[in-house]
Amino acid sequence: MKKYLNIIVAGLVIVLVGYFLFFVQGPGMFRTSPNLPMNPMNESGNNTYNQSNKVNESSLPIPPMLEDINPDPNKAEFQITAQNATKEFVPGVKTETMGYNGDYLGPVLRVRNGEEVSVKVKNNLEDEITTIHWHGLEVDGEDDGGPHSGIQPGKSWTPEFTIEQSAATLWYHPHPEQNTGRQVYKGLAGLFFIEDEVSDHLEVPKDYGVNDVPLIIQDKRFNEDGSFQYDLGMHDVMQGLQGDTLLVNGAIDPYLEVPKGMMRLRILNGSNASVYELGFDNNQIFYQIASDGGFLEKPIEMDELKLGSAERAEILVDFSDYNNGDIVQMSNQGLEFMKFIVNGESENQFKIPDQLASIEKIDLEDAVRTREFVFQGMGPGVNINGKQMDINRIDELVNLHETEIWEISNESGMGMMGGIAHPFHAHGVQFQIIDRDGNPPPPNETGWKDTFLVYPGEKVRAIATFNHSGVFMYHCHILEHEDAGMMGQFKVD
Ligand SMILES: [Cu+2]
Repeated sequence: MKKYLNIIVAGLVIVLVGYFLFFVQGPGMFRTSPNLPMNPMNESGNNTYNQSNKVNESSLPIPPMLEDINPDPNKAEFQITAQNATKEFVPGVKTETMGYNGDYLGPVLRVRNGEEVSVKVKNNLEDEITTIHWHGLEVDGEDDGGPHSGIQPGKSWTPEFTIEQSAATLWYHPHPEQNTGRQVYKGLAGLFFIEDEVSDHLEVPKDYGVNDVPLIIQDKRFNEDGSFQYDLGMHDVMQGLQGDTLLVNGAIDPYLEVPKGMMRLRILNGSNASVYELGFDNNQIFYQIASDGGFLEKPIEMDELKLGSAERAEILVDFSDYNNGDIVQMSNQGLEFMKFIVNGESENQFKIPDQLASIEKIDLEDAVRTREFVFQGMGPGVNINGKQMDINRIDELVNLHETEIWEISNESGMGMMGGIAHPFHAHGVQFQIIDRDGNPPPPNETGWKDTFLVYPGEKVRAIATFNHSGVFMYHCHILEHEDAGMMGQFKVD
């Protein structure tokens, strides 16, 4: 198998060198307006707000909080329907989309640690199977929503599980075999909040949609007729699909009015492939308070946040020192894609907390083994340990309740263009990163992680205890790589 892949890779190298020399635009080519005949965006560089700008811009959509239809306070019951829709990202131009309970993205599910949850997921998509995967949630394999849990068109799937983990910002998205990239790209994704006593008592903003605001950031390519472009060219197969237009909660270049005070932003990199380098145009500092699996121990001061596909970060940004009408822009790799317009006083005054949550470090001595995962190949040949996804093959057997070190190396595409960073993700479990090439991880990676970037040539070690049984996926979260087979299965029992 490995030899076979090497031959594929060798052939590809010849074709791709030429391709890369002549046609490839590197990453970082984002614009804030799509390549459409009309351009409704205001490109003026004004740094104060003026009412006339508002006409051409959209305020940031806030995903609705989904109603829990079970009156029992210890139980939550939700209903989600995946459906085809159309949406006007640009006024007057209709784009075919998919959404959960709406035309694009989905509502927020908010649950509490200890709560019994049931979600009825209905597939109303035309003629295609879907699944719904709870990314970052520690549940058994049968409730995890991987490719084994396909929902036929017109049918439903109702997983039931108990929340057994700390407060966190997780998310959900489809995970059907070889069709995840397209369905997510069309709009199927939503947030999943867990709250607990720690999040109840922390002195951080928690008024949803007011000072606790989610930002689902995605990049898209639009065709001239307004449709999403998802025809995978050679570059997309290699790097994953990277768009030139950034959306935040489904809106292009949106603005959000913020009071003079502290804002909590729950950021999801909801892209298919892109790595974002987020910051503010005026180098405003901010504090990361949570990573994928929950609160960090202490806030981490930063002026740039790097997030790979599927990673989350909660940040606190203090707008207290601005004047009404001031505009602060959020940027990716230095290019602005969203405005914060300061307006009004904050009802509550928050400080940056000294302490957030206590995180019990998993003892390396507890690990019963080290399991190695080597990311290899490129383009359609991407694989892990020389193998591509086979739903009928279990790649790794893990004993229930055992602790293991997982060592992920990125040898993929080495020697060619310096390789590419792959975001590693495993289902049903949260990791603690031990080291990156033997060095301690950066401070914002010292909490719980379910997804982490592995840079070209790098070796990342992470430790986890596997407390849920069943069959789970581990894979690259560049969705075009996952769909191409950069995925394997582990069984816990
Ligand atoms: Cu990858």
